[in-house]
Amino acid sequence: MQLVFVGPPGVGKGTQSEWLSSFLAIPHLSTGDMLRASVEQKTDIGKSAQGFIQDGKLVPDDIVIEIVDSRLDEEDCRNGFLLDGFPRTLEQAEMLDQRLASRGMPLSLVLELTADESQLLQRLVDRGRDDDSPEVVRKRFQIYRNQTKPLLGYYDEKNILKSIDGSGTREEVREHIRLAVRQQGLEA
Ligand code: B4P
Repeated sequence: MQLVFVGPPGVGKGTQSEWLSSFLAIPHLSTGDMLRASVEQKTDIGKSAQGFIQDGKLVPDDIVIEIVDSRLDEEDCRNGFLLDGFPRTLEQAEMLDQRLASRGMPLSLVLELTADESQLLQRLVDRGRDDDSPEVVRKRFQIYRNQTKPLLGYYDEKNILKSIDGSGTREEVREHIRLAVRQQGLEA
């Protein structure tokens, strides 16, 4: 099974993906984590991505697409995967569809997590990562609204979108997700 988590910064994509990937026994592929690891290891990709992440901008599609595509080729993705934070643009979504079609592994479900920006701003400021200052977070929200939200219509038309309230506690959100996944007939 192939799943995607979409949602604004700080809504809990990473938090819930950790649990859901182990519940479904599929690998968790977070482009944010992969990019931050590349920055830490000072690879060429990391050097290109660093400034974009610090400024709260999206890393260019060609860089992110390259990272995801090579990760999808790894052995542990053969029976499916959970993508967290990818795709974030229509171009990334279209590329993903093409690459998955060529592998005969179309997306099973796209989970949208939702919550108010004011609540998310507080979560991120409390977390305090380099790209979590209020100014940068506001820019990330704006980019989400302009560049990532159009994906919701794209996936809704394909009838694979489910929206989930991400504003409760971690445990409450987990239960909403568990129900959505069950309703879709997806279990490990
Ligand atoms: P990501 O790493 O994807 O980060 P995110 O959107 O901020 O966070 P997420 O929704 O996963 O929140 P989390 O669970 O951590 O992206 C970072 C940057 O990488 C982007 O800005 C961009 O530059 C780049 N990037 C990544 N993917 C890209 C792509 N495809 N294309 C281009 N660029 C890309 O939760 C946040 C905090 O809230 C945590 O402290 C958590 O503990 C807390 N929390 C979670 N759930 C909670 C709950 N229910 N209640 C209270 N607190 C909660």
